[in-house]
Amino acid sequence: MSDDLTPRPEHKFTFGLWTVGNQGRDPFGHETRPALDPVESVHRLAELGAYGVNFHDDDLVPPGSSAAERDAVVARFRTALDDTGMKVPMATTNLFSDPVFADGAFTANDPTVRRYAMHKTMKAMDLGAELGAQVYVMWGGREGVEVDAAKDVRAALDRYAEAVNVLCAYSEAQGYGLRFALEPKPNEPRGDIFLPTVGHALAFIEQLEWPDLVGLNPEFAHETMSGLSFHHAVAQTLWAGKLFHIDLNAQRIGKFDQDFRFGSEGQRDAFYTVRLLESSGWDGMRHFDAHAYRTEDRDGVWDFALGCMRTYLVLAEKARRFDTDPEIAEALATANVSSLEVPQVDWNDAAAVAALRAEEFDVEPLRGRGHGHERLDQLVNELLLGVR
Ligand SMILES: [Mn+2]
Repeated sequence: MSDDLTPRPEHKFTFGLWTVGNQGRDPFGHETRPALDPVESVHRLAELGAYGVNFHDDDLVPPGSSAAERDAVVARFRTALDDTGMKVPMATTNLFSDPVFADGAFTANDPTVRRYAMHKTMKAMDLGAELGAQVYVMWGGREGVEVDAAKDVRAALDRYAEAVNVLCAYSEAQGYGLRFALEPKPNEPRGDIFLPTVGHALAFIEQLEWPDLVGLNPEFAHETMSGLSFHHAVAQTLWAGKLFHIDLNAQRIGKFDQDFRFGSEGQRDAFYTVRLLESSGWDGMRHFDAHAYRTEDRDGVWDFALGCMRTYLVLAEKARRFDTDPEIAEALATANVSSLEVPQVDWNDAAAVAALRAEEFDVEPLRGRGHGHERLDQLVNELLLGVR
């Protein structure tokens, strides 16, 4: 059955191979699902209406493969892409599973580990570019510490910047034209991870050699782990012109990294995020970095994938209704929302700045006014709860 909530390729929904391929392993328990063939993932996701898939180097080509084995895996995967029309918009590197990265990858104290991490990323960039990726995500899962005595944080940031600069230089030299998207996360697996939030990462980018090539891949769960608003994080990323990719999922504040199905928790933040993306003209991917609950079998995995996409479409429809509802429009006017868009003083005009200093204010009438936020918020509640 096809309706407005049926995902289609033009919606630009993508999944990592590692998301639907997640086998339900956690720090306390073994896998609950068998391994999934990436080719089957491509076919099943295409049937569900997705646009494409993304991968870490090791998701597609098993570590330790010979050159011939790699080429055979890639050829078979490319056939699946050609047969389904699925795309690979993004690629990334696994710099966290191998014990060699226990003390970090780009920020490991051992110079050989740092060189190996950059080299592994170059090879993974070759693979991503070969399959059409235009965005390269960098999640520095092991770039951090448990023991502050064991790491000089400023030196670590120097080496982190060095790695990003080297990889930008490689992409440009190869003519790949990749745009790099840093993915902040506060902790897990490290006790403290470098570039823990969107704000930290935005500031880091300004210190790089080619800041224009580098932006962000903000993730719902990661900002929420810090108790921060994801919608605000995405808004500031857009404002800075740095939204290069996005990881959608769900997370409760104060918990371990849950990576739940999009919209399963934090529905309000999810709603405002979708409304922001849809109204901003964001033409990139709606990528889900999440996985099915450990309780699920294969069928549950596909229910999970479809659920992520349908919830996005439900929230996009709610956003359209928000924008056309006359009572909500009236409440927005009461809250004076659009007035915030009006600049007041031209800071290049010294006379205007001086005039502001000379201005006299009677703010008494401005005190104690109602802003109508209770009514506005209840209207949003009723919209989201399905009674308007
Ligand atoms: Mn992610």
